[in-house]
Amino acid sequence: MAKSKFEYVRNFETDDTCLRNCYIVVRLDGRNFHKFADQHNFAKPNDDRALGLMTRSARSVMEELEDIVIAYGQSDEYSFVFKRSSNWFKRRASKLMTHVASQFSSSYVFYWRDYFGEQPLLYPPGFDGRVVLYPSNRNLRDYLSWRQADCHINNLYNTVFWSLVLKGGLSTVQAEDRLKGTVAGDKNEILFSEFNINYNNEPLHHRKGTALIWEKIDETTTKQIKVSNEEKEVTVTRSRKRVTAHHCDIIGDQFWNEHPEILEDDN
Ligand code: DGT
Ligand code: MG
Ligand code: MG
Ligand code: MG
Ligand code: MG
Repeated sequence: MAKSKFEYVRNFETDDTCLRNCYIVVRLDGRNFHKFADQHNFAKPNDDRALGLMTRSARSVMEELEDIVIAYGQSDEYSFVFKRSSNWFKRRASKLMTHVASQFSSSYVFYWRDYFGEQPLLYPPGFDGRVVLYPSNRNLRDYLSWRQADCHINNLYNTVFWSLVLKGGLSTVQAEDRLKGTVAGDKNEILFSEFNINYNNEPLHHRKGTALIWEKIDETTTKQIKVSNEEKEVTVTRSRKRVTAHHCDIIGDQFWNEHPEILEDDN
């Protein structure tokens, strides 16, 4: 096809290829979810419908897009890690990020009813996205550790804060004052002595967030087959890759030792 005189505008596109050999992390975060949570009556501090919908949407991202080896989510955010050797969309940052964000957002709306039932979605939610490159396994693990530490710090704070308000009768301003300058030990102590809550017994998925990975699962099914005009029942075992959810510590070595297929070698 002959080129039009307008063709030159293509040259205004800038190159945003992600550096080779690096893990590509796309992190999404809900836009103004403080308001979104209020307007949709999210339970405080954790709404299991909302967390479930986030993870359902993240699962859809992993299943529909290529090369994501692990995703980690908490609160209104999810991080997606593309394997370091990925060449999906020639590693173009804008393509990767927008595919993740749009697949996630449309899934969030598509699956809303599965989690919120008759409660209507009042307006279209949005998610921002960013791309960060990590050149080593250590850097990538430290990134994920940072997000899980953030989950822990916020969840501990929010658990005490909402106990003080909802069970202790404090105003939100009073609860904020009460928690000013407290360290983790103080917060655990308030929970234990005033509300009879042992923080370590709080639900794992609230304390640790959710890690999604691909795992091989053996699926055994029975099949009817015909052998020389006779119906026979046989069991068939197939190994299939499935996205599985984990609510465990991902900061220490154990998780990574148990799942050595997630990371590629550093050299
Ligand atoms: P942004 O991200 O700058 O557009 O603004 P926000 O409001 O999304 O702020 P962000 O992302 O720092 O904080 C997440 C907000 O979402 C925070 O206000 C609490 C709310 N949120 C997330 N998950 C839950 C939940 O399960 N229950 C409740 N009640 N609120 C939640
Ligand atoms: Mg934010
Ligand atoms: Mg947000
Ligand atoms: Mg957030
Ligand atoms: Mg196209």
